[in-house]
Amino acid sequence: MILTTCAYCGVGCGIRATVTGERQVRIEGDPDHPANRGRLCSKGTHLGETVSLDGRLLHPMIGRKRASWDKALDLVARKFRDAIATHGPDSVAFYVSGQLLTEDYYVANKLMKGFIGSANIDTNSRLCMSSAVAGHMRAFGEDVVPANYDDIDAADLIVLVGSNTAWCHPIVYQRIRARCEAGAKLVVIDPRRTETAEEADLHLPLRPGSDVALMNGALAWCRDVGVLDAGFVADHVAVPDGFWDAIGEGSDLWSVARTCDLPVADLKRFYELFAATPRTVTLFSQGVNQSLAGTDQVNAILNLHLATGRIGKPGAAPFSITGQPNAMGGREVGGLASTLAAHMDFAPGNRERVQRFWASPTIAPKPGLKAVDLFRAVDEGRIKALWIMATNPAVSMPDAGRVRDALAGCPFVVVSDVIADTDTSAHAHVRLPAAAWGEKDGTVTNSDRTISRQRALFPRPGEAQPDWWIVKEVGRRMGWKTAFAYDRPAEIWREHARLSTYQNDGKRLFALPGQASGGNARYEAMQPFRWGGTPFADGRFPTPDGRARLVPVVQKPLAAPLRDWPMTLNTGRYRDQWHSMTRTGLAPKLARHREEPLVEVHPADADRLGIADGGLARVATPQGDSLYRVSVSAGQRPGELFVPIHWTDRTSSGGRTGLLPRPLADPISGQPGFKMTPARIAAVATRWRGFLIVAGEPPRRPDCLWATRVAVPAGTLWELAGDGDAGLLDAVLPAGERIEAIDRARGTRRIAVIAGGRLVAALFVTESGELPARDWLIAQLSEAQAAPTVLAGRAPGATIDRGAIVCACFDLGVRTILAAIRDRHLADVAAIGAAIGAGTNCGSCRPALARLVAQETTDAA
Ligand SMILES: Nc1nc2c(c(=O)[nH]1)N[C@H]1C(S)=C(S)[C@@H](COP(=O)(O)OP(=O)(O)OC[C@H]3O[C@@H](n4cnc5c(=O)[nH]c(N)nc54)[C@H](O)[C@@H]3O)O[C@H]1N2
Ligand SMILES: Nc1nc2c(c(=O)[nH]1)N[C@H]1C(S)=C(S)[C@@H](COP(=O)(O)OP(=O)(O)OC[C@H]3O[C@@H](n4cnc5c(=O)[nH]c(N)nc54)[C@H](O)[C@@H]3O)O[C@H]1N2
Ligand code: SF4
Ligand SMILES: [Mo]
Repeated sequence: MILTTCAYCGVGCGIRATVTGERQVRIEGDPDHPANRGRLCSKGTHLGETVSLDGRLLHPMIGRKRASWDKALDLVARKFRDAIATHGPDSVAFYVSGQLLTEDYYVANKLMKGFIGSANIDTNSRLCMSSAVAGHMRAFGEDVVPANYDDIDAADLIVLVGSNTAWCHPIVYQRIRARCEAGAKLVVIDPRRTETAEEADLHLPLRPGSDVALMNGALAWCRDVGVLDAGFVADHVAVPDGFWDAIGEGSDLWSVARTCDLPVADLKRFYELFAATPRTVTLFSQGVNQSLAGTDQVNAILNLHLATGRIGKPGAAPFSITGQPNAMGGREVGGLASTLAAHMDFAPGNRERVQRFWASPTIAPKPGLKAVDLFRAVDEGRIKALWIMATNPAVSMPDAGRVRDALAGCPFVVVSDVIADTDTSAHAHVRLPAAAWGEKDGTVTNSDRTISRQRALFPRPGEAQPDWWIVKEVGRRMGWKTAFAYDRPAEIWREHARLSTYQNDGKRLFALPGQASGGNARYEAMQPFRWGGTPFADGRFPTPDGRARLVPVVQKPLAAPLRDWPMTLNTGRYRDQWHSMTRTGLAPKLARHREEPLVEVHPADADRLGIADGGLARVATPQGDSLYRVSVSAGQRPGELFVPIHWTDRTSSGGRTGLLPRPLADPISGQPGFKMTPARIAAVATRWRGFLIVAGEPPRRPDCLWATRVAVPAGTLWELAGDGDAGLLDAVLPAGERIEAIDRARGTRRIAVIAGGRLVAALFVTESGELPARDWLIAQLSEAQAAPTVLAGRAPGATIDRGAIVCACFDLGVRTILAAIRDRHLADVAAIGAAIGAGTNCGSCRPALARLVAQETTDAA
């Protein structure tokens, strides 16, 4: 058994992994890990399904040709050296990721800032955490998250702002639920009625972008009812002149209710609850950070906690929860273009200190290009060599279509990834095979500053190498042999720890004292530990005068809908997929919670625009357009649309969300405003629809208007729709004996392909008929002998259609669960668990089960 940490989110759950065979592993939650105490969500539970070598990049590639490591690394070093020699250090850039381990990140940052001498290293955390970073710096003087998970256990009120915690931080959410069962209240502030919101004591579906008004209103309310902590403020907080005047404007209950488009009574209830509850934890994530006013929105929350003295005490804190497994570690090494290293900025004293420590020939003089500006510079030809590691910007950057063009035009692009073909690596001149989760060693820091080890479980496949190794090899080949002489992550870790305490004298809270000693054995045996203790418990802040700062922030006017782009497009995540799906997309168990990218539309908008549930619709913005399957949902506010971020060119002909948002960012943090893009939507009619179930991958990708792919056991499932001749689809069928049934009246064709007695493909297409449920046919792929009824699409006698998968652990669909609730009179989530198991393993589906019980009860009544 090996102790390691989950590959996915910033909750940072500990895992006990037992290797059970070649590339096979049993995954269990680590009961001793402080982040999860043995629990895992659906994604963590099914990590074992993602460790196959499907789609892996196993060798260095120059263009389409395999190359030796020596050749590839020499080429990268030479191209970077040449660009720097001709155009200067700012003509090159790294774009890295919160999915690198701390050791990888440290080496990349050192190479760019200390040796190349530019700060053009930015990270996808710019798209994720940078508003929180900027807000912390403004309020506290340092990017320190002043909370930890234990605060949740001690809180009486938990406020979730712009966070779909039940789906995106499921184990934190389970902790929140447990605290609510013990009497704490939960308030969710999110324009959408998410599964998180459904379980809250109070949901405030505010107008998008109105969070500053809401928080300023809360602050004004607290002042008016006398719950500000005057003593704490007098001793520990600097209040700029005119602060209260700035906040007061438009902060009365009625004005706020109008700005936020909320019922006065609900808003009042929140303010009263907040004022009455000293032990309040406010957790926030992308609904706050990913905004053109993200930094102000963060400071509005921090102001509220500082002014009420709800910080540095158990159960009282503002809590920015991180997205990626090592978003926090990246902040610690200083991997953002706007920070230098180890929580130091570019002030002269810091630059000299870091340069002395690294014994480096140069040091970046000033902050570098932030992600959106960086890709603009690539687009304008100012970046001559770009190295992308562990991120897929052709999917995840705003205006991603433009980013693709920029990559296509860049003279030299290097991509380090674990997967061979991604939307980004399609534009790479050199592809470098990185070791994946389960093959590499290092550390990650989670949302609450707990540092844990990730440990290798398998030998590295092919020629894959860990990211730190790849970067240090390039550093050596660029001429810096001793500075990049690392032979193992432990060595890098110790250097990182030494830099954190180097000439620190308590000025920087981020410090890892003692970690530089103890040698490799200590690193191998490292137990999870949290740095920083309870920050600010003594009321001292890492500013020059030791005081925190209230930052006057005012609500920006919210633009009226535009004539041509009358809708507001919101983007975000699904429970069982991770970003561009390169990893979760491999797991059949995670595929069927949401099989296709959906656009969620309010019923009134759907009616008005003639958009039907289950049909297709095109969402357009000034940047581009993409197709989605329609889901009409009363959980949306009228005028607003929601789409997921996960689908790519590899997995769908539509659902390309990244190309829709504007390349605009918060002026302070540089974080793009992904949650509010002016858009429009229109129905798209198709002549036929259908699906393809195929063993493995089809020989060719189906070429039709709508084709989206998910992994299923032993193969892939493609949902299809189109206008042209559906007969052309025959070309995507694998070789074998074909049997076919045709119903001309309904325009239906059913084809099964059998090889060696087994079903290897089933293609069902219809113009006006019904399509069978997919489950039985999918199961047929794993049978040694195809059933005689395959063209019927079901076993002799009816089977039930499970519907979309709700419980990934027990493979239970919405229809199965609704039937059980109805037929067996199940009254709550616990009863469902006892009867059919749903919700009793990872628990990620418990919010959905609660909703199904409620729905069934309403339907019955
Ligand atoms: N399943 C899953 N989990 C993940 C990830 C994943 O890909 N899949 N990714 C991880 C990463 S990197 C991150 S950053 C986190 C993100 O975790 P979250 O931030 O929870 O996820 P999102 O779905 O991006 O957005 C959160 C919510 O913000 C709301 N929102 C939109 N506009 C506004 C607004 O103006 N005000 C307010 N108050 N809310 C608004 C949206 O409706 C949405 O429900 O998830 C992490 N966990
Ligand atoms: N519209 C919209 N866009 C968004 C967001 C949104 O809410 N809306 N959210 C933003 C946020 S918060 C985030 S964090 C980003 C995420 O966006 P990305 O970072 O682009 O998403 P991933 O799919 O996680 O990309 C990680 C890549 O690294 C590879 N990889 C995995 N492990 C390793 C490794 O160990 N080494 C190397 N070298 N490669 C590895 C994976 O195969 C994958 O190609 O998306 C951002 N984009
Ligand atoms: S909550 Fe889920 S995805 Fe996040 S670290 Fe834990 S198991 Fe992994
Ligand atoms: Mo993120």
